[in-house]
Amino acid sequence: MFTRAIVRKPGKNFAQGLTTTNLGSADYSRMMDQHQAYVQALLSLGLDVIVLDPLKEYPDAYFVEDTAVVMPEVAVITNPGAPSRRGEEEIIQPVLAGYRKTTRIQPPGTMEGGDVLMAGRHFFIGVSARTNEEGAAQFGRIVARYGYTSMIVPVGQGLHLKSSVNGLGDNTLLITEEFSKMEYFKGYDQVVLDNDEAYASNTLFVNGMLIMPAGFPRTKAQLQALGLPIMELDVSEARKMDGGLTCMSLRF
Ligand code: CIR
Repeated sequence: MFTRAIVRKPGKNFAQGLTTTNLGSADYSRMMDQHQAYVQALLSLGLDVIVLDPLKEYPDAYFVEDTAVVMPEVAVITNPGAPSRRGEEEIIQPVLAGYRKTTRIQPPGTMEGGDVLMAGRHFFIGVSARTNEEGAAQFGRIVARYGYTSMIVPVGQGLHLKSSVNGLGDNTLLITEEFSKMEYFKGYDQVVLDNDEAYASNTLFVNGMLIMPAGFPRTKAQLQALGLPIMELDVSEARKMDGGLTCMSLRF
């Protein structure tokens, strides 16, 4: 069970963040309403939510997940691969230091939290445009000290590993068709997404609740079959910025 989450409010300039999507321009007031609903959802699950202020210099900084990976024993501060995001990690470090011992991914290693999927005592680490081999290897060595195993996964498609695969608790993954074919994920029960609904892979499992993006009826039906409670949130504006539910918080 998680007891806390850290989020950061989007700034007025959030639409100037990085994006590869072609979904139209993102709207500030809609973004703020959606972010507020996101915070409310986490509060309703019993989490203490630490809400940080926007960072003017960093329009993507509300995607806090990319700046750290927090586990019970330690918080690993990342080194974002996107040059425009480098520095966000320096600002999150003192916040996390209030709750955990911290350690860092050192250059030339780069890593973003969106590439790290924790499955029990195992980590999948995506090597992507943002996370390089060196960063992934450093992370693997750090977590090995605490008894975790890890495995590197090449992320061909999508921004981060968690753009394509996320955990649903126990031994179950919500996964795109392309990733479902990979050897790495064979030992898991898989809920394979409809290709038209691949974005819904970014579903967040928190304290027994599945928080899924609104507007993906086929995925919802698949998830309902698992018998877990489901909450749907509209994240249209974060999606326009290549982000979603997992990216907007650090849970621990
Ligand atoms: C970026 O390109 O860095 C942001 N616009 C989106 C980051 C999304 N983060 C995530 O999936 N963990």
